[in-house]
Amino acid sequence: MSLAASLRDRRRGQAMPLVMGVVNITPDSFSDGGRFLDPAAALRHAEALVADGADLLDLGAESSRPGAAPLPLAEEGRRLLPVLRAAVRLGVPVSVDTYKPELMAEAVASGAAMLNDIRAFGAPGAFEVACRAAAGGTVLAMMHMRGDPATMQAGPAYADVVAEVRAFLGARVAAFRAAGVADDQLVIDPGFGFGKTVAHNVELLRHLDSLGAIGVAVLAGLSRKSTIGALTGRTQPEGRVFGSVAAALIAAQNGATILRVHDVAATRDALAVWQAVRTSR
Ligand code: HH2
Repeated sequence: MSLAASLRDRRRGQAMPLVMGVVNITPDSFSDGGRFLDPAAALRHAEALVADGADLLDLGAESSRPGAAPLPLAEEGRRLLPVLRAAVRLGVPVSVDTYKPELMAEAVASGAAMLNDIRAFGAPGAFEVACRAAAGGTVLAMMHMRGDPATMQAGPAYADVVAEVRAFLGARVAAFRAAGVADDQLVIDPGFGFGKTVAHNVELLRHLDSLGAIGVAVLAGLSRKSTIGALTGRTQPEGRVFGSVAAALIAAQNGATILRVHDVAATRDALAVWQAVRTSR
């Protein structure tokens, strides 16, 4: 079944959300920087996530942690493409986390089933590349971010964070619909931690279901983020697994279709219990 068909079925039925395992091919990611920079290590990690039950993988080569510096295109491609070409043979759809249109096109040519853009295809040329990819069946995930990673956590302020995020994502979806992209190929994401305080993130999670009204799949990525650290008192990202699983469950309860997580096995166990209860009579 294609990724788009799988997303459609989930939005209509009682199927569990898809669990997306994160593979960061970076020296500096906040959660696991440096562990999987070597392509062989990244691939082994991807295999382990699939063995743990990941429904899809998200490969990223540029960290977007607060304060991160941009990575040159050539270096991003050098890190990402060899891992992508091997990961597409693991039997699950592979998403590529990039905002650079040149790399999006190469990723699709190398077998990526989804493009995941923290800038919601807002970089020059990205919208056009994304529309061409969608015409060939690629799914497009667009995230809300206030500012950019270098500056986004410098006092973010909203009059109504839920309404503002929903308006932004609604407008992006409308632009893709107008360009002929089908709803089944569109995914929206409120961008937890991207230009948001802890209180903003909590409010967005509480009201995640209101994004469902836009009519496309919703992705939630809270895994190991600093909001989980602030709520639990866990300073080390690896110590935030239980808090992250709780957040993933709340996101599932509030209508998320895709959960972007580092800890696939733990998330799947929690979802199995949740699913058994909600489908019981
Ligand atoms: N979060 C991160 C990166 N990409 N993409 C989407 N759609 N949603 C997210 O919430 C999201 C994302 C940050 O997490 P991680 O990849 O673990 O860290 P880093 O950016 O430091 O590599």
